[in-house]
Amino acid sequence: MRLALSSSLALLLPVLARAHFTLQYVWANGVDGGYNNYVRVPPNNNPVTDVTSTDLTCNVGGTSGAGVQTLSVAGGANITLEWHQHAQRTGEDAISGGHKGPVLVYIAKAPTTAAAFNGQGAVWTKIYQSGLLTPSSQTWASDVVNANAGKHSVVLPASLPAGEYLLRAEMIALHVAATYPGAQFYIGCAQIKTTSGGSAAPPKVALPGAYHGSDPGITVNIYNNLQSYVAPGPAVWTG
Ligand SMILES: *[C@@H]1O[C@H](CO)[C@@H](O)[C@H](O)[C@H]1NC(C)=O
Ligand SMILES: [Cu+2]
Repeated sequence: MRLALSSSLALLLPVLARAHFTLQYVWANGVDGGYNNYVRVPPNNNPVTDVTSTDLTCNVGGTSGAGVQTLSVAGGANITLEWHQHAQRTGEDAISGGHKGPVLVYIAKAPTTAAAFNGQGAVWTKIYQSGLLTPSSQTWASDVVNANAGKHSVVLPASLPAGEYLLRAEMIALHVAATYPGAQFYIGCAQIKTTSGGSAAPPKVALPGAYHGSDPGITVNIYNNLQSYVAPGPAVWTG
């Protein structure tokens, strides 16, 4: 019995470790930008778990955009973000189905170029979030992304000023979030330049800064017939 248990655990643990994922494609108005283009690519597909770490900004190594191209779009563009476990679009779940939780998108205007922007300080505006969609079936935003081949979309608020931005997409997996640290933050930052826009001055928060380990959207038992969920961070700004 002991032998059987430990050998099945030994088989299971690497599978769980490989079940992580990264942001890999950025689409603009339905056009695929290509594998890992415009993205600050982290060293591996592991999640961030410390909400006080600068890794929460744009994942590990993500405070620098050196060598990363910036995607040029008109203001109000529809940006689709596509995540995968590995460098393959087929043959496995895009994100592993056990990783249940919300999807959030933030944007921050670079003082100069997106590539030179470290994303630190109160610079981030939340422009999208989706969480527990159907409590009766325990359907989460992450389930929809997985069913949609790893993709979700956000329309950039057209009132944002033209300029260079970091677009920060985040999927929080809550399958082991009953104690902190536990929630898994999957973060991908894309470098975007809008060539048109308005003059809005949206509300901003810092990441790290806006999240706390005690937030009910971060330390939560999702396996207790959860009926409502409040994602961490500020309200969505709609422009
Ligand atoms: C954004 O693009 C995606 C993918 O092409 C599409 O499914 C979605 O309907 C678009 N959203 C809007 C608001 O146009
Ligand atoms: Cu994982």
